[in-house]
Amino acid sequence: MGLSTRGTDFTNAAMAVVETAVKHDVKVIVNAGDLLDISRPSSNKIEELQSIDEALSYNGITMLTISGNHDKSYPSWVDVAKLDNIINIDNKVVDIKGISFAGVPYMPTPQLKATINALSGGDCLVTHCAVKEFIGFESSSAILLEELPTSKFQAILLGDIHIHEYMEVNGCYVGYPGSIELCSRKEDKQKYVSIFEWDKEHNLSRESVPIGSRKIVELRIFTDDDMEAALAELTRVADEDPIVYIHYAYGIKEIVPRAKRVLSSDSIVKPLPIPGTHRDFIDYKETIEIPELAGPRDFIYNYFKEENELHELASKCCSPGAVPGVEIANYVANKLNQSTIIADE
Ligand SMILES: [Mn+2]
Repeated sequence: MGLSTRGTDFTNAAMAVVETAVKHDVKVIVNAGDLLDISRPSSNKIEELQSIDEALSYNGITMLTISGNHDKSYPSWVDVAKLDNIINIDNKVVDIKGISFAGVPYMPTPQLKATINALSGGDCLVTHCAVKEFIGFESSSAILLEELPTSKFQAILLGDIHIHEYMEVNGCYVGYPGSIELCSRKEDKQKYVSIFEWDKEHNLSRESVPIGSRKIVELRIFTDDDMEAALAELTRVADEDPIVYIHYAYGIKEIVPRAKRVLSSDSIVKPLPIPGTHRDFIDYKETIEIPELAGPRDFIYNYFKEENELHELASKCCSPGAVPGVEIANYVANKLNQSTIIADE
């Protein structure tokens, strides 16, 4: 997101993950790529990484990470920033507290397939890619679930897709934890981490744990009354510095300034016009009948009113499928016939 006020949201979210790890006595945090959203981080970003690193050191937790498509660089920024407890494991297998982690960074799909196939196996494979069965649509760059080495690992920990979802294949957990902060409005607003635990027999279990993230408020405004109600709701949650999406019907005025007046300066307000709305259609006072477009019959009737003896002929000529020439000839023949009868009399 290009909003400066969101910059620390991701650090806060990372801190929430560390807090969750402390609370659940977790010793290793795995980030499966795109720890940063850019491959050329600012000094501020590096400082944020350092503050996360300090929190990890303080709590005796190690974070393993690999390079994703958004933050890949060589050497990795994680190595360059000389962080003690955040360790890049691109193309490495590390063993921490008796659990092995194989790190395969983001790479083009054919290369990825070859790389993961060549692995001898272990406890966890950490990689960054889109798996077709999880994305739910065709993508030429996605890898198939059956192409993952599920028989060689206990868990395949993936990054890239912002959904929280896991499948069990051949007794191997495969899945994505999802993003830890809202990156797009279409994402699920509740964020989770997965906690994996090995028992004494080295059996693995998994649990989804919700994590707190920045409050999101979504409002729909059709009338001024809706706007008043929305402002009352925003006043109630102002302390939480929410991100507010306001869907509004065209014609409602001053949405953003009115919302900002009741919120803190750290809040974010995003106005989103509701397509196809117009104040006149929403707040109408009376129903207006829209007259049907006049057809040839209406046009002809202006010239041949009902009292006119040609009205019926004109009407016939306008009927669908009528052949006006034939109608007129018949009319004339009838008229002549009538005159003959009159003459005979
Ligand atoms: Mn990615």
